[in-house]
Amino acid sequence: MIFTRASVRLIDLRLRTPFTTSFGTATLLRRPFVVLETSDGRRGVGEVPTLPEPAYKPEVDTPSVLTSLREWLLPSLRNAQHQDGGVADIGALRQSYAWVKGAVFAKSGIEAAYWDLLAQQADVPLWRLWGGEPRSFDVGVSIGGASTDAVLRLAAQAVDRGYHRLKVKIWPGFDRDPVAALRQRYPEMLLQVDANSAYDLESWDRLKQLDEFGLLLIEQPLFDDDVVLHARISRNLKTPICLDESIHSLRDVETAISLWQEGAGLDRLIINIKPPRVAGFAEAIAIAQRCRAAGVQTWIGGMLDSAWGKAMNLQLNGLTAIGLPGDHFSPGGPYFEEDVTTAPLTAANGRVTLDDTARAGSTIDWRRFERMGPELFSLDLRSPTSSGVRMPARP
Ligand code: OSB
Ligand code: MG
Repeated sequence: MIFTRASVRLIDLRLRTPFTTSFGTATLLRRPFVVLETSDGRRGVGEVPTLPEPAYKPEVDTPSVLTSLREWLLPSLRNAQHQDGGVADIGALRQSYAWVKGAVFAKSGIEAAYWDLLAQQADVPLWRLWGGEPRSFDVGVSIGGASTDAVLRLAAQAVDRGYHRLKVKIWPGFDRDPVAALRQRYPEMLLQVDANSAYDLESWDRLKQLDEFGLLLIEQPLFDDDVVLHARISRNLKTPICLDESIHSLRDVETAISLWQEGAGLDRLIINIKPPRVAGFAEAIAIAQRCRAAGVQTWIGGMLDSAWGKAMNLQLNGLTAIGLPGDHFSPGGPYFEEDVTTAPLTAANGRVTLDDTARAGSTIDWRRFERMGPELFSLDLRSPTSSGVRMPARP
């Protein structure tokens, strides 16, 4: 692949319903979208599902992602293309910016745009490139309500729409009540909770109160950068622990597997696979396969992504290694007042079936896309990086 130009557009996505987690309430999301243009006239698009602040974890805020893309990642891609005469494959793409530590969200936007280009060139859906199948699967919703009433209202909307799996946000003091209310109203529902690292080494004890409700999992109760202490408390909880924030790579998953193997047991470890949190789809696929081999259940997480990001995540759900329903939909219809694709994504009766529609099974509405936010910067990828850009020399 030969790239001619890379640009980053900052798209405004306004939530139809505010989303509350232990770290705050989101209403307006300003999202960088990476656009890669090729010598054969194609445009590939990759969303970076940033949040306004780094409150979920480091380097997920919009300013930090824009800096990584502009100062380090895209100039590195330009350098690699210049040295190698093109970017041969996903491996070469990832290698071009592998020297940059962290920046997993920013990296994932470039990788997503590249995958989009590969799917266009091959004229196939992404699930085919990823070794998936045109399968049907249940999808779930994530409920970010600020009170038990709000949670019940959103849950009722989701159930009316046919969803069979609910995830609810909790924090210390807002845990037993919403869960008990949901369980009483929906005795058979697949129910799970997400704490977004709101508990500490004292308050986690409260989570034992959730064991009686038959939850599928408790997601990231402790610190965003911790695996070890999660493994330790897992020995004292019946409900499986699911890791979200603290997994950035297959290597992190290996750490978790060895800790749970020696401790609570692998049936009490679950991994939330969020492609942007593990630098992209290639790493996400490796994690799904490794977990399947180890007997660790997985599902695909979300970041209140646009319909484009969600469409790509649904393609990843074509992998048979991924067994649990993911966070692909919002409880009350579309997430945003306006979105970037030509048609909204839909799930009939809480299920999605993949087909042979090429690309992500969805299409960017370019006129709307260009209206929803400005192009912030662009790079000419045909010329080598100017001497002003600091970067370690490649050996
Ligand atoms: O922890 O899974 C999370 C949204 C923003 C940041 C973190 C998380 C979430 C969600 C929403 O739970 C999932 C979705 O996209 O519907
Ligand atoms: Mg989570």
